[in-house]
Amino acid sequence: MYEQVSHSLLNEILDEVKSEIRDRDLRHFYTRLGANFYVIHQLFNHLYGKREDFREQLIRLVEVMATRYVQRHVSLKQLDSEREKDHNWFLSQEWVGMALYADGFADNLQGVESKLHYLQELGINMLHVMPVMVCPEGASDGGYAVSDFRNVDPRVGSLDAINTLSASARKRGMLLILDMVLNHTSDQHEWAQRARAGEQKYQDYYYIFDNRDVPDMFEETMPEIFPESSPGNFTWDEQMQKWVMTVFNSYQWDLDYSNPAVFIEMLDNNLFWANQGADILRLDAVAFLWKKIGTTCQNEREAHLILQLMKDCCQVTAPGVLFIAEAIVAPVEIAKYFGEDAVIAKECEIAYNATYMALLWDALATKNTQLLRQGIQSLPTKLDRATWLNYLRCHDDIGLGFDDADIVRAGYQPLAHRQFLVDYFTGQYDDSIARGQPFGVNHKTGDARISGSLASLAGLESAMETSDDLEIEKSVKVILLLHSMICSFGGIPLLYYGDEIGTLNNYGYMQDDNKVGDNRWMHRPNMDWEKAERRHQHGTPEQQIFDGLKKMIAVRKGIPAFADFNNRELVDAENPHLFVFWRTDPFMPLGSILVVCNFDDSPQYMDLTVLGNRGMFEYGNLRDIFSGESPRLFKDQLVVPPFHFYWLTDERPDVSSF
Ligand code: OTU
Repeated sequence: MYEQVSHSLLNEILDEVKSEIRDRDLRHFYTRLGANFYVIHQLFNHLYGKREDFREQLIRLVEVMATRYVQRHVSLKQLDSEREKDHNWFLSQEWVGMALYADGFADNLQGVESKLHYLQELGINMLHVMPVMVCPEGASDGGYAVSDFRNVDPRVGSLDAINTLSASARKRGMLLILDMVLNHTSDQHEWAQRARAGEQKYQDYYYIFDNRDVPDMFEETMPEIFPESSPGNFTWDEQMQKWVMTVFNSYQWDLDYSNPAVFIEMLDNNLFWANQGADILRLDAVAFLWKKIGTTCQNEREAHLILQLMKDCCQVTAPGVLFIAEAIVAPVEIAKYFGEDAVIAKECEIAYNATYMALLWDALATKNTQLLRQGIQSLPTKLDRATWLNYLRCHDDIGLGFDDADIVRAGYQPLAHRQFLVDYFTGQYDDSIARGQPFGVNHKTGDARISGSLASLAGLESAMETSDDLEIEKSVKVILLLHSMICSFGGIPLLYYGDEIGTLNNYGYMQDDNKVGDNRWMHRPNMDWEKAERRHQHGTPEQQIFDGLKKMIAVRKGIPAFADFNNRELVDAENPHLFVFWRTDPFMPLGSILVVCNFDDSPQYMDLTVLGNRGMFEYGNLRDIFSGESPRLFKDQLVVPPFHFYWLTDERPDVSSF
């Protein structure tokens, strides 16, 4: 947008920036800067306009964007242009991701590269390598306590290794996702060290206080994230003799984004990794970016403004790079991280669908889909040019992040229901086959979350203990059912390493002093490659899960109705055990798919007349596009076996070809 004040300011700034930048041919950079500068200026002014050094900081901001543009490799610039032309590319059903720790998966980055063929065998074409930046040996929070944002931790590799991996992935048509931990640094980071040594400049990068006055005020309304291992939100620093805000672990110092220098440094870091070949950046813990006394210090309006500014600036330098919002917050809050715009994502193009994840686990424990349906109905509509990351497990715990009001609407009492779920998944409940452990138990509030691997939570561990073939078969079905839900829902399925072969809990972390206090390590496995070999042995759970998933991924990629164009409609199947929805193909109305899942351990039926004459679906011609077979029908009733799913089409000839 053209607006006089910001436009003339931009012209002045361009005269003042460093001569190295002025002399370059920056045509694409200038067109983008011109397009975004009005918004960048407005946001920067809103956040930092009252400061005396405002103008200096704004010049610095433009210099960072320009310098990183100059450094951006021509091949990445080419990719930026291609993605500009095909800007909905990431909504396609062809994307399927996997998140992994480089060391846990294959020792290091080189190892990961040598295993890309394994990921390709499964159909993965989006690779999320979890934090690779330098972090202290013990106090690392699994890589989320970064002590150097510009280098790869020598234990997993080097910058060269990342470059090679990204090039090698690109050759295979695979995208690379890297983490940016925006909210905090490790206390070993140079900034924290210099703050400790008394440098005011760096003390201003963090929330640091002489006494408890301000911390006490904050504590009145701030929840605790790790109440067992790191209670409270502030840590006393002996050397400084001051209090530091540490929302997560005591060694993770929260950055103060009300200081523009912090914003600019972190933007620079984002662009640095964009230039290393990251296609997508996962922005960690984005809900926490702004702290305000009297609030929970999550989802504050300024946190959104920071993200908008980050997006607007990154678009100028590296427009092809997307953001994933990791905001594990209340359902209505998550969608706001797309940015509250009519169509296009203004903040992050992709967001973790933590609500759907938690609701699926609820449906599994209750064998009932009321809350799942209710929760999905209450999800705000997503922007057109934004998509979900649908996942079942990740390196974190499972938080029961659905809405109390929805729990009530589904007919349960919130406190009791949440307690039931924790009990169920931690194996306390009589009937439970799950082998999880409680995480983040807060005795003051009664809150608790759940740790455990997908397979162990889905009953495979307990079934294997008793060598009960029927139970093993059942849990394999459950695992595939859950995967079918993330492959068909709309959005990008993100698998978690090891789950493709049914990896069980890893109790080895209990022998490690650095890990024993955090049971999330029980589901951060060292990949068992011998177990992975059993995917070739017919009839093993590994083979059934791997092949089932592989097939599911391949079938998904061929179904345009599974792309994410807000083309999903829930169906009330009038059976509380079934979860049913339509996926329509916006470009081919007859290409609709009816997804039907049974969360119960006994067969269920669905009266197909509830569909009305919807799309003239012809029951007689029904075919399950996953198995290639006709589903079982009894008159107008569809028979759905226990823990079974169908992806149904009515297989009429393609009229468009006549
Ligand atoms: C994220 O987690 C990471 O995924 C965790 O591994 C880190 O410990 C944490 O940030 C700190 O860097 O902030 O917005 O319940 O779900 O901590 C969500 C714990 C986060 C995680 C939560 C999450």
